[in-house]
Amino acid sequence: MITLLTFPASFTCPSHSPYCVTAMCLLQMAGEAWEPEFHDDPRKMPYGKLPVARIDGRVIPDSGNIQRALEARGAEFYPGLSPLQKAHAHAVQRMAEESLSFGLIHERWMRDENWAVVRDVFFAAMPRPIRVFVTGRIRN
Ligand SMILES: N[C@@H](CCC(=O)N[C@@H](CS)C(=O)NCC(=O)O)C(=O)O
Repeated sequence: MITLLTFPASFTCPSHSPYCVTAMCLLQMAGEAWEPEFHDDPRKMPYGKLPVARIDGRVIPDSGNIQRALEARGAEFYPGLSPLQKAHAHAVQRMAEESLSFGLIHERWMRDENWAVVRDVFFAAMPRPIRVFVTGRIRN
């Protein structure tokens, strides 16, 4: 059984991290048996981020590394594509991860009307008065 260390679900998504959702999709597509282990604080993770997978006792951070680990176990995520088509797919994925994701971050963290909702969902574990104080400092 593979364990996926992931941020918890929020709104209508199985995790509020798109990278954690990617890892979940990869595990499903690979047909692996897996279970989530929810974390709110990624600071002690190998890269200080989530997702992280535990596969046969190995700790694998980063959705890209998780993808490669699943491919090494036989998963085929681009069946029928030529090497050139796979390279294009990789480029599109990287564009979304490295550039478009900043749009998502901006919408969540910088727009006051969105932030008021996001803050209360992402930091729900904190009592409200502390949450407003702490998250106000995080944002500034
Ligand atoms: N390249 C990494 C990116 C993972 C990532 O940026 N995760 C974010 C959440 S979306 C994170 O854990 N950030 C640290 C934090 O929220 O404190 C991957 O593909 O897994």
